[in-house]
Parts: sequence; structure tokens; C-alpha cells
Amino acid sequence: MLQPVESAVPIQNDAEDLDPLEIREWLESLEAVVNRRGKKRGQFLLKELEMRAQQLGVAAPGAPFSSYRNTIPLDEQRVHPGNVALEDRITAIMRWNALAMVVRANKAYGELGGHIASYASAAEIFEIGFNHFFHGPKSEQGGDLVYFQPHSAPGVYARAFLEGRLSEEQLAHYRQELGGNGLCSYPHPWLMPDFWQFPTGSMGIGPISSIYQARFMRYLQHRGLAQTSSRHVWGVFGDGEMDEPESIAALTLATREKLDNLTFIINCNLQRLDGPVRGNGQIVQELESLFLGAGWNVIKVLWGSDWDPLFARDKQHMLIRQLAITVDGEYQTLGANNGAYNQEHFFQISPELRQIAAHMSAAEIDGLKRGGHDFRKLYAAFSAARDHRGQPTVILAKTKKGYGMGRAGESRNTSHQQKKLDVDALKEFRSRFDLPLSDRDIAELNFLKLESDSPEAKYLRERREALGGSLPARSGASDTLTVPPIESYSSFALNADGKEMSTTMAMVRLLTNLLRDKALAPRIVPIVADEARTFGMASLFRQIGIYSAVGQLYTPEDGASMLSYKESTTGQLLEEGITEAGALSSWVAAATSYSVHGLTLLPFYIYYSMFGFQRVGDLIWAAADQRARGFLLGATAGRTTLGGEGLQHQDGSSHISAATIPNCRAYDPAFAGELAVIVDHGARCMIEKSEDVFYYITVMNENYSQPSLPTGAAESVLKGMYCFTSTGEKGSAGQVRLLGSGAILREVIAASQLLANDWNVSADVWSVTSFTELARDAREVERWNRLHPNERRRNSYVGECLAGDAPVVAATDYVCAYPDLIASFVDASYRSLGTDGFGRSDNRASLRRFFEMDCQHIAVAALYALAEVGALAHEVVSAALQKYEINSDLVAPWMR
Ligand SMILES: Cc1ncc(C[n+]2csc(CCOP(=O)(O)OP(=O)(O)O)c2C)c(N)n1
Ligand SMILES: [Mg+2]
Repeated sequence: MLQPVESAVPIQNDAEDLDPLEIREWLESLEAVVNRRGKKRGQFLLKELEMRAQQLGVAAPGAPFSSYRNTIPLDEQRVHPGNVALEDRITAIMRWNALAMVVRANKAYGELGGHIASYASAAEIFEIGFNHFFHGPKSEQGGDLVYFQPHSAPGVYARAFLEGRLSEEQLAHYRQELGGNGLCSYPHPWLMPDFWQFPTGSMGIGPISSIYQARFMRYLQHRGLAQTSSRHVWGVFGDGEMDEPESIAALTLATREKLDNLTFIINCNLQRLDGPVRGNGQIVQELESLFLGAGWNVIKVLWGSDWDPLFARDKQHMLIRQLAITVDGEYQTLGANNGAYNQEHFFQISPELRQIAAHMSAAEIDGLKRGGHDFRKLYAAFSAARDHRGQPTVILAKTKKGYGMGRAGESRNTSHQQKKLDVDALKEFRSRFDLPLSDRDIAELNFLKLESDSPEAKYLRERREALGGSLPARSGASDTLTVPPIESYSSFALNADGKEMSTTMAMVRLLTNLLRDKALAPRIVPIVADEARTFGMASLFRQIGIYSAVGQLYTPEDGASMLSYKESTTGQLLEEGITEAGALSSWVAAATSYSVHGLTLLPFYIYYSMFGFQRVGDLIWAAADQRARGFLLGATAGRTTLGGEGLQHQDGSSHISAATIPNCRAYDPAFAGELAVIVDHGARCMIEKSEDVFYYITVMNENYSQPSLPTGAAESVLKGMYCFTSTGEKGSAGQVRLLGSGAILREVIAASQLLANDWNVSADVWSVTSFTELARDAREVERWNRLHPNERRRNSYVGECLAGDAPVVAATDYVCAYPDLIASFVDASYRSLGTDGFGRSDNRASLRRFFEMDCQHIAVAALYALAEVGALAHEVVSAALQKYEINSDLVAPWMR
């Protein structure tokens, strides 16, 4: 139950006031100054007062938010230049079509879902953007980039339909994609590549991506790669969505980088899925504090124009005080009820409020709009945001969830899930928005169209033409680049000839060499999240510079060194600091630049592999959806190859996640030569042939002797395996095939020698560069065979390589599920050794013994496999266990 404020209490101060008269005098003198000499003078006076108060030791920290009203005062509100009445009509039609789309889908198939209430609350926000601000791709100044709230997609489709971009057939197949003419549920560039630009379906991804996109545009501009200064990034997000860590993770970056090319519009409908975002508080005020604290320009749009006369009558600030103490749960209840209820429970709870609204009927009170539903207020806010310089802007627009849905869902806790409206509710909706629908239209949920010469259609067309064409629109077209001949930059790796290095060192050297290629170099975007030194990349600091929008404002401590920390406005390296989510977002911006800016780039994001798929996997999934092209390099990879670091740092799983992403090509090479072949091929696929794939490659920090790549092996490296060596005599006691990937290949090679020397067993040793690629090919072949049972059977690549019945043992530095990806495609007996369990901090040899995949364990596994097929006696296995001092009674590593 709402309590009235007491008259003497100053705004936002609950301290008891003993001398109201004194307060009044102070306020009146301030008002007098502002009236006589203007706002600027008033501000100056306050600053002076604050300074003096500080000297006197009485300065109290101010409230971190402003009062509960619109930021833009009426006399500074820019005039809406369009036809508000027409916009109202057009928006009403879109509301209906969006609603009909969802209700139809759920009538046909109850399971399809979809949302009505979110777009219902955001319709005016979207439409102000579409009619006045969002520049399309043909705009002279370049198209704007708009991140749409995902579950408001029906509204975006509804507009595209009115613009003639989508057919009725498509609208009728919302969320029914598989028949061929459907529309996807949320923005997915993978599924609608000409339409959606940015995947936002997973809450939080839109906000962080949009910030890094705006920042990346500055990077392109500073580096002279593209003209981006007139393009604006807009993001429409939910108030509930702001609870995601990613939503707020980069707010201070946006301020630091002075991203005045960025505007967030947060639809503060006070609700999320289950209920109120802050029932007992005020999300608008909380967000204002957060954004102000982070240094943003904040514009609150809380009350519609019809509130202006009420505020004008509010001489004692009683209305504004009441609004300030009303919590969101109460606002929601007020929103869910009619004018009479609002009259009784808000405007009549104190004599002062009663007086302010005395002239209004219940129906008029019912008609009072929140700011986010008022085109005039929204226009003023968008316009101020667009013109604001030096800071990013957030517009906090207060709305009602399910606006116009009446009893069926306006400000109800169940609004979000409301997918079906009965005929009465639909009729109410018709009258609420004065829609030209017959009862039959309502029963059939017919979509509303615009006659092409109707004022609405003309207005719609004219507005979009003036703004440069329709949005959203995605382009896949861009320039292509040439990768220099592989020998020119990687002969050190291809012909390593036994030199010692780690694959990480090899990777850095490949990158450094590519950065010397005049044509390609400027398009390379190296990205790190504060681990460049870990990966031996510090020389790049000076070689290519670290990007900074302001250059370097200090003398670097290490200025004289070759490895100096050199920041520059034209710096090429993106040093993101400790934010994998941020670094990944930068990578996505670079990896999709071919589409967003028509400029092909080749980004390399190198990071601690454990903090990739595990930490920011959802962002990688969104990158895949967005058709990102570039390299993700999981460094310090492997659960036993990264010695010392222990449980949280040692990665045994990233290849499993990578394998689940259809357009991710994932490799775990053992040697520098293999790595070079993969990088070269990947670069060609992505920037020469414009394939929508990205590469995940694990690189390790273990130094070892690197052999030259065997002649003719390159193609097999790309397919996923090649025979590296054979040991032992043919016709020996037994024959096995040993597979090894990444750094563990060396354990496998050592095992083959143990087998030959100690047990007279011969082995073919295969270097497996990608179990994922092998499995993909094999699955594809098996599918083909299954679907073509009467045709000649095809053989997979792994089937070809591992024909015959000699047992196979595979070992990796990842969990067994990784080598097991191919288990079902191998006819011979197949066993894997991996690193299932929690990591430990210790040296590599001890870790490999602990996880039971060192060379001795591999040898034992091979002997056991031979014993199981009857090729030798089980006693041999016992003898080996003894010889290699393996304790058979230990608890399994994954149980410890
Ligand atoms: C990461 C993630 N978690 C949960 C969801 C499911 N979800 C979709 S919309 C929604 C509520 C959104 O509330 P809000 O951001 O306030 O948007 P509104 O619909 O109120 O405009 C939730 C929980 C999601 N899409 N993504
Ligand atoms: Mg919400």
C-alpha cells in the first residue's frame, strides 16, 4: 500500500527536518537566481556552494541519481518534426501484426512460444528509431548499427512486412523455419543472413557487443582503415537484461573511450520474465546511478507529455516527491489497474496530490502515458543522445510491459509468457488502438496491410528513404585479401629440422612474419587479454603498437627497451586487459568487419585456453551465429602441458565445446609445421575464399624439438591425421596403431619405442591434428551410406587411415570424450587415454603419470588392447605394470 510523503521532507532525503521555513528560503533564493539569471548561473552557484561546503567540512555526498522525472525539461525539449498522429497509426498496426504473428503460431502449434508483451512495451521506442534516427545501409554517412532486443523480433518483422520486405507467408511462418519460408525466433544472422546483423538472443551479449563494436569503429577510424565517424551504434535492451554481468561489464570502457557514437535505450518496463525487476526498489534510479557512476550521459524519459501540466501545478514538489518514493512493485500495480484505481490509490492519497489532479477524470488519469510511450518525449531524448559529444548516452525509457494488452497482460506478472489472447482480449486491443479490423479479421488473426498510396505507407517509405533504406539489413559482401605464399612466412616451422620451440612460440613467429607482409599486415588484428607476455608476444608492443584512442600521455617506464609498452592512436594490437568477454567481443567486431564495414580483416585472439570456451563460450556461440571469420588461439593449452598452474587453469575440455560449433574448425597440432599448414589454410578459407568459418587452434607452452613437416603431409594435416612414424619390426609379437594429439603425441612416440624395445610390439604412430575434423567427415560419410543403402559404400578418411584390425590406442591432453569422437567410426578395437578429472599443480611428467596417459601408461594400454584381442597373454600386461612401476590400486584420477 502506497504511503503519502510528508510535506516537509526534501526530495531524496529521509532525514527529519526541524526547520522547513529555512529550507524554503534556501530553495526560493535558488529559484530566484535561476529565474533571473538562468540555469548556468544556478549550476555555478551550486558548484561554489559545494566547494565552500567542502572547506567547511560539511559536504555530504549527493544522491547518485536525479529526481524521478524526465531529464530533459519541457523548455529544452526539441520538437518532434514528424507526424505524430500517423506514427501512432502505423505503430498500432505493427503492434497488431506482431501480436497476431505470435498468437497465430501458438494457435497452430501450441509449442512454438514467442513474446507479445515485450514489443508491446517497446513499440514506440523502436518506431522513433526507425522513423527518425536509425540510418540504413544506403545512407550517405554510412548505416547505423542497431542491436535489437531479441524477443521484440516480432515487432521488427511486423515493420519489415509493412515496408514490403517480408511476405505475409513469412509472417505466417514465424518460428516455423523448417518449411522453407519461416522467420527465426530471435535475431540470428546464421539463419537470416540478409536480414539480421547481430545475434542478441542470449541476454547480455547485445550490450557488451555493441560497446566493443562502437569502440572498434574508432579503432578502424584511427588506423585509417575505414570511415566510421558518422555511423552510430544503437542498442535497445531490457531492464531485466541489465542484471547480466556482460550487460554492464564494459560501461566504463565506453566512457574511457568517449564513445559518443553509442546510445543505449533501456526499456524500463519494470518487469522481466517472472515478475518485477526491482519490486522493492526503482530500477530506473538504480540504472541511473550505475550509468552516471560509469560516466555516461543519462537521459530519463519517465513521463509522457500529458504529465507536463501536472508537474507545472506541482509547486510544492509533492508529486515529484511521491513519485520518488513509489517503488516499482507499486508502479506495476498502478499500471495493471485502471484510472479509477490510480485516482484512488495515487492521486488521492494526500491533499496536495488530490489538488494537483483535481481537474482530471478517472478516464483522463487512465490515459496518462509513461514517457517511453510518448513519441515527443522519445524524439527529444534520441535527438539529444545523438548530438551529445564526449560521452556515450543511455536513455532510460519508462514503459509498461504488455502496453495495450489490457487485462490479458498489461503490467501483469504473467505478461512475458502471454502467448494466447482470447477473442474478447483481441477486441479490447482493437478498440484500444482503434484498429481497422473486422470481427472476422480478429477471429482469423489476419495481418493488416497498408495500401501503397495510403498516407501511412507513404510516410513509412519516405522516412526510410530519407534515412538510407531499410533496417535491419546484413551484407555478406566485402573485399578479399591475399595470403602470402606459405613458405614466405613459415619455412622456419615447415623445415624446423629438430629446432626446439613451443607451438606458442611458433604461432607468435607466424603472426610476426605475417605482420611483415605489406598488403596483409594492416588487416591483421591481434588481440590479447593481458597475457601477451605469457605468450612471448611482448615484442609486438613496440613492433605494431598498442591501440589507444588518446595515444600515450605518459613516458613509459620501459621506453628505451625493445619491448617497450608503446601505446598509440594508430596502434594495431588490441590489449583489452583482463576481460575475456571484452576481448572476445572485440574479436567478433573484427571477425565480422567484412560484413559490418565491408572490410575484410584477419583477427587473432590469443588467450589462456581454459578461459575461452569455458568462460565465454556463449559469446563464441554468438560469434558463430554472426558468421565470424578469424582465429581463436587457445594458448597454454592442455591439462598436463600447462605444468604448475593447477585445477582452474589447466584446460581439458575446450576441444569438446569447439566440436559442438558447426562452423568452428578446431585443431590440436603437435608440431610447428602442422600449425603453419593449418593457419595458412584457415587464412585462405576465411579471407581469400570468404568462407563463413572460424578456426580454433590450441597452442602449448612446452618447448620441444620440432621435426620438419613430412613431405606431402599437408593435406592430411588438414583432414585431421597423418602417419608420423612406424616403430618396431613387422611380424613382431603384435601390432598396434597409436594416435596422439597435441603435446601428447610425444608421449605416444615414446610409448611406441617402449613397445618396440621392451615388448617386441610394432606400432604405427599417427599425429592427429583434429579429432573433430575426422569425426565430422566420418559422420558425414556414415550418414550418406545410411541414406543410400543400395549404392557403393563410401569410406571416411579415418576409416581409410585406420583400416585393418590392429588395435588402436589414442591419447590426448583433453578428456577422453575428445579422442572418443571417432571411436564409433573405427572398426578395430579402440581405446582412449585422456585427462578426465581435476587438474593439479605439478610438473608435466608427474601430471601425465597422475592422469595415466604418460608413455608407460600408453604402452600398457597398447599391450592390454593386444591381450584383449588374443594377440598376447595378459601376463605381459602385468609384467609391464610392474616394469613401469604403475600402482594398480590407486583411485582413478577423475575420482580424486
Ligand atoms: C542469458 C539468457 N538468460 C535467460 C534468457 C530468457 N529470457 C528471455 S527474455 C527474458 C526476460 C527479459 O526481461 P527484460 O530484459 O526486462 O526484457 P522485457 O521483455 O521486459 O522488455 C528472459 C529471462 C535469455 N534469453 N538469455
Ligand atoms: Mg523488462
